[in-house]
Amino acid sequence: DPPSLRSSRSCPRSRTTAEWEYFGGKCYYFSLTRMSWHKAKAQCEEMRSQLAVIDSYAKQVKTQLQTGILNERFWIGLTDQHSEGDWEWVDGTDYKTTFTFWKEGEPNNSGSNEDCAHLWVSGKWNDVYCTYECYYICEKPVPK
Ligand SMILES: [Ca+2]
Ligand SMILES: [Ca+2]
Repeated sequence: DPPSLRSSRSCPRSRTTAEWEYFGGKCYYFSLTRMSWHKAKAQCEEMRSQLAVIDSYAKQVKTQLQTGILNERFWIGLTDQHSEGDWEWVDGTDYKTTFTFWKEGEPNNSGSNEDCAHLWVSGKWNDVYCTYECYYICEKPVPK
């Protein structure tokens, strides 16, 4: 199938009517509202998904295309809230051996208070305080 057809067929609409977008075997949701990292994480879980785990350059390119088009910042599922400097993906993906795409000079834990990661408009990653309110990206496997 052409990618556009496959996309509309594989990923259901969410309750907020925003489209889930298909990419690489997963469905992605770009939120319509801004909220803190912890609320965003809970929202994704409520939709039976998780905050996006950007574990490959292909996923990075896909998501940063959207952040650029939407011209907004988006939470991803990455935090060092449990132990400063020990970044953890929400699904247990091993941070140390996985793709990263931090903005130059980040993560800098500015003000000793930046424990959650989001994508800048450019798509590069930045750590920011977790109560910052921005949009978020959820991901889930294509429903069977
Ligand atoms: Ca930190
Ligand atoms: Ca930072």
